[in-house]
Amino acid sequence: MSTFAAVMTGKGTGAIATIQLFGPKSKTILKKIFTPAQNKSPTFEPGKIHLGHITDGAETIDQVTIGCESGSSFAINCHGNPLIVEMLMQLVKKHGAKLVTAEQLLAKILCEQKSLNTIAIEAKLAQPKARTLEGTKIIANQIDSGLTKTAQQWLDKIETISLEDIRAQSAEILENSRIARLLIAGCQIVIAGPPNSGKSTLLNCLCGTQKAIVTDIKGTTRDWVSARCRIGSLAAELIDTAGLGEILTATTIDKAAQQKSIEILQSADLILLVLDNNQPADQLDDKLLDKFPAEKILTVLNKSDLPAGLDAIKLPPALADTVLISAKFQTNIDTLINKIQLLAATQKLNPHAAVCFTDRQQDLLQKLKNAKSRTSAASVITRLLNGKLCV
Ligand SMILES: Nc1nc2c(ncn2[C@@H]2O[C@H](COP(=O)(O)OP(=O)(O)OP(=O)(O)O)[C@@H](O)[C@H]2O)c(=O)[nH]1
Ligand SMILES: [Mg+2]
Repeated sequence: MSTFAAVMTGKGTGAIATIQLFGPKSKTILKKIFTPAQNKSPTFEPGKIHLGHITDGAETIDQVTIGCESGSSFAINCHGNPLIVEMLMQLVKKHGAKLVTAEQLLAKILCEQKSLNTIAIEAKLAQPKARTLEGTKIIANQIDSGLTKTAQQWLDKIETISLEDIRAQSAEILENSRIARLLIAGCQIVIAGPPNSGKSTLLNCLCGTQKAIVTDIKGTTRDWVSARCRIGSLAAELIDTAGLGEILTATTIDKAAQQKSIEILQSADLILLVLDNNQPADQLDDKLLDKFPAEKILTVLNKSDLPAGLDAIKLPPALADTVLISAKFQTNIDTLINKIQLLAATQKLNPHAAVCFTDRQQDLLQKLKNAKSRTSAASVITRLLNGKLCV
């Protein structure tokens, strides 16, 4: 087995950084590059911490502490300047360590722990990346209960449980996973609609900064603008797009901007379709509306402070779910936020429910949902619990 090295702390400058050495040659490498402070040979016994210097020949690179975790795993705690970290990484590489990412190294260390099944390893790798605290809890719950428990129960009862039950439960897990993903990975909310309806004003209002330019000139936004913010329990990426509909100038820039808006709509988890409540209901061409994924639309009727020019009853059925606000005067924004959360359905999700949170699990659950026999289902469940990790 090779010896690996990875920077375990985040990118950028910090007070300290940690480089992990893992593998059979770790101690040999350390003996070549580490000079202890008290000038006596360090034991590198598990549980010990040694203070000293890392040197490359006659050159001292940094003062460090070495934490000895096991006979083959050591944490070098150095100063957090990225230039020092890079020099140390190049030095251990020169002495035979393979450089890997923190996630790859963590995966190797976790795979050595025979008590952990694949779902537990995936959970430990996924937890640091979750975008919300709720997301980290959902992932943690999959280790001892959730997905692990459900899969284990299926296997225990595989001779008696009906294939229909496994399929139905798999479908339910996939549906819950779709909701859980919004809490774990975050939610993309696209703000779209005709020019001048107040899309950029709404983005600024929801994210609390003047991120997008607002003017009374139609076609102000061309390149989409994005901002990360919290919407209730959701970690959202809000995307403000160029207005759709009339081509405002004869240039190709307008067309390109509108084309980009339509493309962005396709990947949205939710679309806030902003209409000007002061204007008639036919602000958006039916042909354009066909390009919107209907089930993801929440219609935001903006400019409630002005006289109503729009009769909501005349809106097409796909736009029937409406909320009346004023983005400029921040009126009824709480109702909008509640509606967004209701549509995302995250409040309905039991945090202890079985969900999948990696592509590998998702793929296997899809197979289980369509399993043709109990034998093939059993093989998929076994892979779910103990299959090869994909990092
Ligand atoms: N009265 C009123 N005016 C608003 C409201 N929201 C936005 N506006 C005004 O409407 C105009 C257009 O606002 P924007 O946010 O730039 O509209 P937009 O949809 O991003 O426009 P484009 O980028 O051109 O498509 C500006 O003058 C805003 O101040 C509102 O709630 N009430
Ligand atoms: Mg705009």
